[in-house]
Amino acid sequence: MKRLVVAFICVMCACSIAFAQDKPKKKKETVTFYVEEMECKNCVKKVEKNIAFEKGVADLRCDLSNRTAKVTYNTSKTSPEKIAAAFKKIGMEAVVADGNEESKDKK
Ligand SMILES: [Cu+2]
Repeated sequence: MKRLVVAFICVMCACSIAFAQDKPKKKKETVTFYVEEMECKNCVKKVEKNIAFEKGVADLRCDLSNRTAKVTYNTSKTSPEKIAAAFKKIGMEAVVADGNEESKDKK
């Protein structure tokens, strides 16, 4: 009888571990866009006012001299394609210049 209880507890533990791993992972990735239309401070402001508030965007850094926008986003909520579409909405063409920088740095 005691064995059965121990076995039962083991099964419960295994289940809870499996459930814990099943939770959606909040993974963040960074992608750098090259935005040709971003040529002055007003453009940067426009990007910052719009893209930073897009769903899933966690961080946004614009570089006017390189015309790039570095976007950190939540992979479960958005994608580089969706972010590029958001740029298009404000009249800017965003091309992925470099994706997933963070994981590259770690290697
Ligand atoms: Cu401008």
